[in-house]
Amino acid sequence: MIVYAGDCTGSGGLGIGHVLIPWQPGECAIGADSMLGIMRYGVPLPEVPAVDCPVASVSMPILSAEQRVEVWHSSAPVTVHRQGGIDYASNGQVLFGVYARQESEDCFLDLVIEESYVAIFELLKAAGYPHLLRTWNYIPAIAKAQDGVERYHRLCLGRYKAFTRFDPAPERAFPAATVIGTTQGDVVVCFLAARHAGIPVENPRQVSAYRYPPQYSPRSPSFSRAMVKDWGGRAHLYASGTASIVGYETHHAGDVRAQLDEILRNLEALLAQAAHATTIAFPRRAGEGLLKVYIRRPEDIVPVRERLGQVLGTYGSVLYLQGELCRKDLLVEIEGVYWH
Ligand code: 3EB
Repeated sequence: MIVYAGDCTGSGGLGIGHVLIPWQPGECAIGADSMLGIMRYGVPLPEVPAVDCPVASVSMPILSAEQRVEVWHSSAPVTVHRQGGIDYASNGQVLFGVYARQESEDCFLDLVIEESYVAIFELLKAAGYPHLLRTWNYIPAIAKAQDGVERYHRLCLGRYKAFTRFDPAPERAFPAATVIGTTQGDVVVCFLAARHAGIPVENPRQVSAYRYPPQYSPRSPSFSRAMVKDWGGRAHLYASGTASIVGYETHHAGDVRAQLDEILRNLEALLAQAAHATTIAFPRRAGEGLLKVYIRRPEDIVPVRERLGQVLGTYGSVLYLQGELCRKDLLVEIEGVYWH
């Protein structure tokens, strides 16, 4: 049984892996003092070791048989802080943060998200890690409406407002992102930021999300399809949540297998584009990567796992989670970390 799958060299300061639980720091070459953060998923949430580092708790059922948590760790010394409701850890190069916020009925999601991102940007500026590389947004009831406006659209609006407040032309450097709906718990925004910028990558098969036509949101989503970051010695590619979208339209509504194949074509095109833009060829099938697969209907785990198994062979690690996706016709979405 593989207890750790991931980039464990930590060269350049950042390692990431999926760790089989139960697990104790010290195992898998991750020391208790080298943890940048943990992302744990499950209903109920899995136990994690009592380590002083940010923990993102996401109430989202795990559909995989194996229970794993995602661990971000460092080969350099880490310091852990808490400021303005944000837990974060940094090592001089990279900052991993978690902002969890309980919602109240009198505050719409656009304001919650705007305030969250403003707090994050202010923190990043003050701490000296101004480049936001990657965000994960876990949002209760993402598809519901508030006062006639879908909550995902409210998220896009609030996020856009915060981005433009800190950068007049933010589309040059939008982070890679995931937005997934949960059934309970806080609004959780998890993020990775750096002292020095990464390289955003778009997908030639897809219209850039920040240029989507307005029917998808009154403000187009503020994210890049991927972010490439050279940590010095090792480069990572963070692929945003990737769906069966070609151009700006959903393809294969109602057909999970066809959606999955479209996603695989999108990821392939994204990696090809990244190689073109950065001259780094990220391997996709050599066991060097971590994927998270978000599935709307739990029963779809069967065809999705079967097909992915055929395509990927012995891949690094795949975590299957049940979540709600941003468009009603999407059944599956995949995000990934690749390294070279
Ligand atoms: C899409 O491509 C699918 O709003 O940050 C995927 C990843 C999606 C991130 C976001 C939305 C976001 O439009 C939905």
